Formats: sequence, C-alpha cells, structure tokens
Amino acid sequence: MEGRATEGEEVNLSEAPLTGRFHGRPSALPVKALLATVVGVVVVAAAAWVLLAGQTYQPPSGTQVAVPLGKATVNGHVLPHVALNFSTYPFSNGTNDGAPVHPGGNRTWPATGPTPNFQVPANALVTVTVRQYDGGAALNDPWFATVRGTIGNVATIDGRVVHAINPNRVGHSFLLQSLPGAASGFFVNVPFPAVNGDWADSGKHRTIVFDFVSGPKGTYVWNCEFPCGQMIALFGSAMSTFGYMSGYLHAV
Ligand SMILES: [Cu+2]
Repeated sequence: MEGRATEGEEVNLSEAPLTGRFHGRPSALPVKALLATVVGVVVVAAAAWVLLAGQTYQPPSGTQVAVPLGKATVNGHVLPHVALNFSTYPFSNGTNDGAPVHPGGNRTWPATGPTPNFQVPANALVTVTVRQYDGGAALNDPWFATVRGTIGNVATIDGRVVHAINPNRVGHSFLLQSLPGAASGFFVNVPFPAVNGDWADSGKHRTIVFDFVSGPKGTYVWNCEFPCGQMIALFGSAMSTFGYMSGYLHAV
C-alpha cells in the first residue's frame, strides 16, 4: 500500500501573522466571522458532494451468487452448503486472474474483487475462500485480529488453522454484521494477513478459508477494519467509498 504513513502536521498558530486581519467596524466582526464560517461550510459540503457523487460505486461483476456444494450438518442441523470466493487487491483497476478488479477504479485504492456483493441462502453453511494480494501493517485495534463468529471461531490461512493473526501484519479484513433491527447479534470477523511485498502482479497471495452459518433472510453488510484508505486517519477514499472495502451479503 502506498501512502499509509501520513501523520498530520502540527501548525504553530502562535507564529501566524497578526497584522492586517480586520478592517471593518468592531461591531461587524461577529457577523463577518459567522458569514465566513457559513460560506466555508457550504463550500466544503459542496466539494464533498461533488467528489462523492463522482465515486458512486458500480460493481463490475454484479452480485456473486454462492455456488451450491450440497448439504452439511452443523450442530445436528442439516443445512445447505455453499461457497463464495473473492480477492483483496492493492489497487482497484486492471485485472487479476482474468477478472476485472474495478474498471475505471482509482489505481491507488485497494479493492475487493471481482465484486464486494454476495448472495447466499438464508441459514446455510457458507465456505468463503479469499485470496489476499495486498501488503499491510498494524490494525488500530488488535481486537480485530481475532477470528470471531466462524465455525469453531477459526480460519484456515495457507492451510494452517488459526484463532488469530499478528495484529501488526494485516492486509485487510472481513467484518460481516446484520443491519440494525435484523438478525440481532449476527457477527463474523476474519482478519487477512498481509503479503510480504505489495503487488498483485507478483502473483503472491495469502489464502484464507473460513466457514460461517448465514443468518435469516435479509441484507447484511461487511467492511474491512484495516485502515487501508487515505486521509481521515487512513479511513478515507477506499475505506469510505462503498464497494471497495465494504459490500453487501444478501441472505435469500
Ligand atoms: Cu482493507
């Protein structure tokens, strides 16, 4: 990932020039200050709206419908068993393994492909296989380095069963939860370890496999908890634009 280590610069206001600031009558100052603030807020809001409107996300491959694998028994219940597959990339344009990542996407943004949107049967065993091609760094909170809500609270990483990964070497993560008011308590969290070296074109990746039982019918949302964006403490751009490091899971 590029540009992760940007700390905010401190500005020493005591060194700001103090001359020539005010020219109006003293009684006009609060009104001018208020007007300036209002204009500033409007300009910033307009700029944000224009930027975000230009980034409306369109999944290049639509919604991935899970592949049926037959039946599985979980805690004495026979459930449909299905499979999902996706990859996490250090960029959001071009192709990998022949699949478009995000045509027209911003190359400097990491992304999930070929789509971040999934459909599974309700109350089914879902086996997810992830190929993680990105480098990484430390989580803000090591809590997210622990696997939670999967079968056995484990994931298999490059063939090894783990309960947690190193919180300082995380590439991306998958935190899946229900929307407010639906399927209360549904929660899955799986961290993906970083690749040493950064680029999907190198062909290097980590393989993460995990199983979870989907909840009742409804729409669920997932997002990445590794600060892999830009600006806003690295929670801007790809992290704050829906569809790059976030998406839907529809249980039908
Ligand atoms: Cu991420």
